Amino acid sequence: MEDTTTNKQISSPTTTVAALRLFFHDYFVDGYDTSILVSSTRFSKSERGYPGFSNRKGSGIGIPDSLPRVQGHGYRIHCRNIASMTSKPVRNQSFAMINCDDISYFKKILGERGVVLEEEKLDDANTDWMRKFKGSSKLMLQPRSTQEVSQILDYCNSRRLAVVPQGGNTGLVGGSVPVFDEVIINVSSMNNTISFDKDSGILVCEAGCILENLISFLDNEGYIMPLDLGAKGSCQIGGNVSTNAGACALFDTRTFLSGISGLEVVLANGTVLDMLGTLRKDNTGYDLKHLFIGSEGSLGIVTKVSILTPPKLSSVNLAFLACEDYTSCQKLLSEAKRKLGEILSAFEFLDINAMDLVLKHLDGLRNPLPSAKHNFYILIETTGSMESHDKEKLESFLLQSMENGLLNDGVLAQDVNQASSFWRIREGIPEALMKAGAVYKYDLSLPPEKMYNLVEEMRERLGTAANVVAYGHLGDGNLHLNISTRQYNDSILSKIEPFVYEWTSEQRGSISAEHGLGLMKANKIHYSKSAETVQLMAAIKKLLDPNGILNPYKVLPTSILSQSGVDEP
Ligand code: FAD
Ligand code: 2HG
Ligand code: ZN
Repeated sequence: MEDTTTNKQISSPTTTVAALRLFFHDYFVDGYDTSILVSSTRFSKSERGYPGFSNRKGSGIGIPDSLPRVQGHGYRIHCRNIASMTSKPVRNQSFAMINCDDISYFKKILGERGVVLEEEKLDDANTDWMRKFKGSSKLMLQPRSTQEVSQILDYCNSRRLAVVPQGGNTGLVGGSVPVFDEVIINVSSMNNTISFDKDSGILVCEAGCILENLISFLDNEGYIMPLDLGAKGSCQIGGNVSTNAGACALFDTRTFLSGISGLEVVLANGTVLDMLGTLRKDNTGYDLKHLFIGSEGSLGIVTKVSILTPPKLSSVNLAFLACEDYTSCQKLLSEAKRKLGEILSAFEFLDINAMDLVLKHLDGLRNPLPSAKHNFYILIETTGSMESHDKEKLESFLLQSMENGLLNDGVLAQDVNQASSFWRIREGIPEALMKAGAVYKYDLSLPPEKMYNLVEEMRERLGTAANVVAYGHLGDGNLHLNISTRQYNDSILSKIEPFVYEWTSEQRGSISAEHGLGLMKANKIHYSKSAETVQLMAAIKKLLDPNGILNPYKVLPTSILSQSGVDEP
């Protein structure tokens, strides 16, 4: 039902409601009066958006309040609840199942070492970092070269074996693990640094290089990786490219995306695309690498990456600050942009719920501002080349901000160790949330001035049923809204979704700022993208992967893909 609804909402928004009535009226709901209303998005207004209809935000596919309550039950069945029962995709039967001949072939090209059949290893690879998404693949392949990736894909495509590309498996949207029995292609063994040009700063490496290793390598060479994130010890550069990852210590123009100067990608049919340019400028034709950046393994497997890395700057300062309210955080951000200018390299925020959680669940951390409880904490980092000038600039900015009441308190890191303990508080939040129990994660781009309204509305909706935690890359307008509960529970989920998506869509925000859509949000893409855009994406998918073997059920709604002829036998 969710598939049908999504499909309709994308392909023909005006007939969605009629189609739902046609197919589901008086059927699933067993005679209940169900004039079904579908959520509006910013691209199409449904009847829920018009006066006269119940406009309860967050009820998604709903039933108008004006209709009589169901006799004898005192409540109305919500079609959304029916949808939640059916929301897991169905295995696409056009995909083949692995057999002994397949295993023999893979052993022939990869050797015994590259073919993983052991249950324990498969269990890890089938399970995502949050332990929320779990597949049941019986086979993981670990190629060691582009040539091997190409042979694997060529074979899988001709046999119609579905595959899931996997890097460090730290993704947060269920994109890196199989949904059913897809073959896992894990590129961890492709972890060589190929070249580094000390003059241009261009690094070429294989996709399986762990981000932290690349950061250390570049640090020794006097350069920096234009990406740093909490999962750096496990995530891989190929995964970072494929999710178009964002970072804490980045701001505006110095994005990871602008640092990627070339890629090598293997397409679904085994064709190797060499786009591994190491030039700073090249505009011969379409810049196709952008198709693969952020495509979450749905268009090809990234095998090599070239990155333009900037030289390391000598002066880095970090301040840990406290604000009374969200408006002060926001004003502090606009002041910081104006007064710190080009040296501002990070502006991160966490609210008190996030701080409390980290202090409770992570060992060895203490609040750098312990004298009082504050509602919001901010990390401001500056990066530049003039040590005394940069520090002076930051100090005078902080002093001024205290004088005009934007800041309640603050401390400047005195050395690298203290700086890393400040970062640990911010970067440790996902880990603390995992230790606290179940967590619903939303990674949203929103106008900074509106961002915290959503958090407050969510708290009101959920009451004491959950701990609503907010933090994120405020400087980039990226909110990480995390809703922590003891265990996953459908009734809590129904209060969160689709409300959170509708709210974001109304603000012209994005339902995925940096984590991707994966499995979690494949059917939600219409909240952030127009029907025409999604159709074009499906057409590109069809062109590059006509059998739909690459990371099926992820990124785009399955119904839209089948409509475009992807994976039809
Ligand atoms: P995986 O999780 O293995 O895969 C992610 C997606 O990319 C999947 O769809 C997979 O199919 C695809 N993929 C992986 N490798 C390839 C390849 N070689 N070719 C084609 N497709 C591929 N994300 C951020 O953006 N910013 C953060 O600050 C951030 N912090 C995090 C902190 C923690 C503690 C955790 C657990 C996660 C965090 N993430 C963050 C999410 C995650 O780390 C990123 O999405 C990261 O880029 C994923 O890399 P990976 O190698 O683990 O990829
Ligand atoms: C971060 O910024 C990551 O810490 C993870 O993107 C966010 O877990 C999350 O919601
Ligand atoms: Zn983030």
